[in-house]
Amino acid sequence: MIRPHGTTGPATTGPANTSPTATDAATTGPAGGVHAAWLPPEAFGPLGSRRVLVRGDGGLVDTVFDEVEQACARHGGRAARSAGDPGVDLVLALRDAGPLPAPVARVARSAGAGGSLGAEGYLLARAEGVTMVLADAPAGLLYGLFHVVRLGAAAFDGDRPARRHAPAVSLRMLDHWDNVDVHPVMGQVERGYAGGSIFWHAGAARRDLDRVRAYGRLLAACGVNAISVNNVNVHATEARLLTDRLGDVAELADALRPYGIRVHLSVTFAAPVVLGGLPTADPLDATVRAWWAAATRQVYERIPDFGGYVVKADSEGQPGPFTYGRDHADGANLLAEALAPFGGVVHWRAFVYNHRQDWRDRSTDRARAAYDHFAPLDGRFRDNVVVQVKFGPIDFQPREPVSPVLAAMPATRLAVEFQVTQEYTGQQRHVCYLAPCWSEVLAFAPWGPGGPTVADVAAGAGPGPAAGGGLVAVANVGDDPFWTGHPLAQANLYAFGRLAWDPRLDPRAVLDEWIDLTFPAGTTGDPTLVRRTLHAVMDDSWRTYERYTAPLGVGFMVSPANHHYGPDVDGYEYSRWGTYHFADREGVGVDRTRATGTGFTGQYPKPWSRVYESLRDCPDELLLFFHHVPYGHVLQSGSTVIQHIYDTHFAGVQQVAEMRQRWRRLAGVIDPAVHARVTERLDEQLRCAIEWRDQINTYFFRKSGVPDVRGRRIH
Ligand code: GCV
Repeated sequence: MIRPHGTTGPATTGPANTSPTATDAATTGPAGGVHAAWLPPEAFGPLGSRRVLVRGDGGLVDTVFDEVEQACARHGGRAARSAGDPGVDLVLALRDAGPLPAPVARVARSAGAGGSLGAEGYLLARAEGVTMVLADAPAGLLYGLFHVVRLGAAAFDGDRPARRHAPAVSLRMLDHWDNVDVHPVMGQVERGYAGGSIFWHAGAARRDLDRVRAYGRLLAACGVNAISVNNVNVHATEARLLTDRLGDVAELADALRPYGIRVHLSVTFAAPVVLGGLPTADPLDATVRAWWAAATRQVYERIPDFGGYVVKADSEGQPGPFTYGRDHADGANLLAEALAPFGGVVHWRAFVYNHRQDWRDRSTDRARAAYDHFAPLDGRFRDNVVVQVKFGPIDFQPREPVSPVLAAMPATRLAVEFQVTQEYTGQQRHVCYLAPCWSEVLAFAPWGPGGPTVADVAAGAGPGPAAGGGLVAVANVGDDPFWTGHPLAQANLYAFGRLAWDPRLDPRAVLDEWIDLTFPAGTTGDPTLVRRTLHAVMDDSWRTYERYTAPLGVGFMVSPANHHYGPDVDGYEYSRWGTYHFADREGVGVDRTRATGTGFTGQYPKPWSRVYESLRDCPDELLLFFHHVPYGHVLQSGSTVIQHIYDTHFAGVQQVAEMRQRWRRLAGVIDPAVHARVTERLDEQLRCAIEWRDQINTYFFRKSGVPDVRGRRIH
């Protein structure tokens, strides 16, 4: 049985000034084991102190009842499954579950309640003193339950007209880049900043299924409904998860199913060769097709609700259809054909580019690659192929334009891929609340203001006939006691799920939800101070990070030696990776115009092809992504490029120093373990931001010879 309130140990958002001391906490982590994140027992107080009726059958309804029962046991309420019980404050019911208490039946019959609520939707209302969640399918009840938890005491106040809730996007997925074997370079989790994997350890399944269940519960509470459990770079051991190690995947699926999470698997395109012993993996070869069909059938025999495959093909050394002279539609359709009889999907990544580029060759542009490979294939993919597109054309930089692929394939199901793990955004040592970035991307209208948005494309409401491919993000959790290394990085995971459910949510409102759940009133010395401090530290932290790192959208400038952490302005400049800034004594930036550059701007529809081409109209924050300009070029802000670089880098460090000061005031007000961990990370953030400031400013001062008009110290 799942023990949602027990598996993660006691909540650590307890009263201030309890043991352990700050120093102990920094080394030992939260008291009781694993931090409760956004589901501490206190968050269930309002619900758990009520009389609650749960009606309906099925695994997910059982989960809802377990949650309610445990909350009631802890907080003094009463949980029932039979309608015979007299008084009731909260009803969570499937609409076809038989007799309902009179006020609920009246709302269920009302005009606003007509029509299907869908597979995950629910109706939330409060009338005649009864709060109610009605759904047509069990998943709706689960999401409705967590909505009531989010509302807290307000769920039981006054009346609430019946309102339907349903996810905008049906596939809301996290990709784990977890390795089964410890990779000699990438470790247990590729780009993982929160310890080891919660699934795998040193070549074996970790089998800490309580932790996996607790994770599934956290994900359900923010709206995620799918995860892939291994790295998209599929090495020898991981390949076998598809066949003789399938049992390990089935165990994870069993642990996550009670929270409505379907499991997906990253597979190697070469599986027929490396696992099946065939001489080829050619997608048009009949024996290869038969191999995939048989392997997939066996997967579904073991895991009937298996989600499907994730594939990184012909990318950074992974095998793919190019080996056989085939294209990515041939490759993706091969796997889709095998999955189709079972309702599975293949997430086929569009992250395909030449990673052995000659830095001397100015005509090759990595930003162009995904579009060049995939746009011509539009219309050729089967319905159960989702082409998964990184949100920007390069690689999860803190600032990139939206990928033009998202506007180029109206007949293809497209998923937008974000990176919750902070590879390029401070590696969970820096505070960097990413919801404002994702929100901007989701609201971007690729065909011009007023037209469909990126969120519409993911939801299948774009201009073309294709269904939505959903939202996917690279996960940021590990076996760290706080789940995410930096406790405040939990908010990124929470926000991804919430934005995937409703992309129009305001990132500040999402942060409020997260604060209310994670630091519930009554568990902190001063809830107002906690809220004010967290907003001051987090709201603008993505832009702060942008200020002290690579300027004006030029990207990278990160250290290759430190796996993308910290500054190294020329670290990638003479490398094969296609990530250059081209700074010289006159200017900086990448000319991607049609007139004189790589022509990348031409991959956008109007108006963006024109806006990005124009030196005058290109948004400041993307200027160096699209143009090579002299240091004296005047931005729309009125500042010159060089002065902007100096100003933002001084300002960014100043802001980090202020964040650190503010955070100190929470000492003794919140859980000391959380306080100590964040304090330690903010110290490192300030050190690193100073390093960024000084290296970037010094580099550009030495290149340009232009002094800072404010005469500040540059080395
Ligand atoms: C899993 C970047 C990362 C790689 C990652 C790759 C991808 O290049 O640095 O670690 O590989 O993106 O998205 O496939």
